[in-house]
Amino acid sequence: MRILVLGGDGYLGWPTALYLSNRGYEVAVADNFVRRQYDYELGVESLVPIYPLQQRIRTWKAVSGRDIGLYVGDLQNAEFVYQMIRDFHPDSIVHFAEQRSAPYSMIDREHAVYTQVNNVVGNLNVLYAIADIDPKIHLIKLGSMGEYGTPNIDIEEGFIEIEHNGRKDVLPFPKMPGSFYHLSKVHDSHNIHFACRNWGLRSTDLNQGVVYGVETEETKQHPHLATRLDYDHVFGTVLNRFCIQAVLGHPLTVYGRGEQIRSFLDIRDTVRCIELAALNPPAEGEYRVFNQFTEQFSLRQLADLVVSTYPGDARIEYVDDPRTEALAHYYNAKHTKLIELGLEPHYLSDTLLESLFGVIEQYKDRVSWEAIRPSVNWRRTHNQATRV
Ligand code: NAD
Ligand code: USQ
Repeated sequence: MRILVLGGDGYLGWPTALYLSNRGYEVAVADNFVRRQYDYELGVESLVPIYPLQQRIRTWKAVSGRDIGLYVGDLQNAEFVYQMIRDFHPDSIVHFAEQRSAPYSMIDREHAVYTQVNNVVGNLNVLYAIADIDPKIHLIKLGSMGEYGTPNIDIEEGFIEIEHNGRKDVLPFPKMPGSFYHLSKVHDSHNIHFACRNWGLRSTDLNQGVVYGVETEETKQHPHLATRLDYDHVFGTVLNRFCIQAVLGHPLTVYGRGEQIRSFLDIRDTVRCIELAALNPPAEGEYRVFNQFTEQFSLRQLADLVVSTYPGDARIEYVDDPRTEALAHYYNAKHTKLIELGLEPHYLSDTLLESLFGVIEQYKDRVSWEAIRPSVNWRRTHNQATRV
């Protein structure tokens, strides 16, 4: 099977490309390196050093003997997208290539517009290219659990049966996301669903929870193969941040009372879920949704776990929540479809946290402390997020 990984220079795209290549698939990656550009803009860098994509690919060839193809370009450029898909002829396209930070999208008008244009236009170009070149290509698109928000009912996997005025239908599950970034994912989902109904495309929308961890079997094989690890308040995700804060001796920044509940998964499960989706494609014309996570935790539970597992002193600080989100709420999201396809989850364990502490310890001197505390406030339309 030939698999094209869009966003192959990113936190998840790179380990996914390595994993799929290691499993014997023909893999190519595409990226325009804009994620590295956001680092320059924000004055930060990945805690774990990352190497240029060309060097990562060369090292993988030396380590494994396998080739990974490379396309450098912007998905907003339709000509680039068409040429790449014609040239590589993928059976599946895994689409990670979007601006993925909620705080980044809430900095100001410019960042909100950039996020939605980049994500929605890039995804539309991919949909059109598939429809024009080969509608049988399976689009595996990274969505987000945050598309659903936190409704006071159980969250289904994409669709819900509704009875209204004596009639029944199965309809897309209602969406109420909490940032302009998460909204871009909702817009993508609607566009993909329509493209499947309209052109008979086949697609899997993976509503993924928050990912944690940094090492996979492949990235561990050589320092040049490492993937990025973000700690800053704009791109760092919560559990990775808590672990980094513990090692630095910085208080763990729990927003609000920490009673928000979110869904989580280990990076090693992300790469496997992508393979499971590719191995089990939907029928032509089918749009399906998998909720891609393995466990739910409140933020306070996670912070307590990090404090109790970290061998040194670590403490929690409850800070005013800079986001507009329910501070305490019901949360119960279904997630059976990937398990039914064979996912064997890596549940959060002390061992994982300890190995993450070890990696962080090695690189902790690279941290810029000023970039840790949140400074993007959802309620303001202008935020100063960049650092000198
Ligand atoms: P990332 O920012 O590390 O990687 C995304 C990559 O896409 C970057 O290398 C970036 O340069 C590239 N990119 C962005 N726009 C592009 C464009 N227009 N053209 C070409 N390349 C472009 O993000 P990540 O953490 O690896 O996340 C990957 C995907 O998974 C995203 O769509 C994100 O929304 C989704 N996701 C991530 C998480 C998480 O916890 N990291 C959780 C759920 C869903
Ligand atoms: N939070 C803290 N302290 C912190 C950082 C975050 O309490 O220091 C809280 C936030 O308020 C939020 C929760 O932790 O309630 C999650 O925040 P996050 O930054 O870890 O994750 P989020 O903004 O939701 O976005 C991340 C990825 C995004 C992906 C999403 C999956 O950046 O690409 O779509 O996780 S999900 O959350 O399921 O929508």
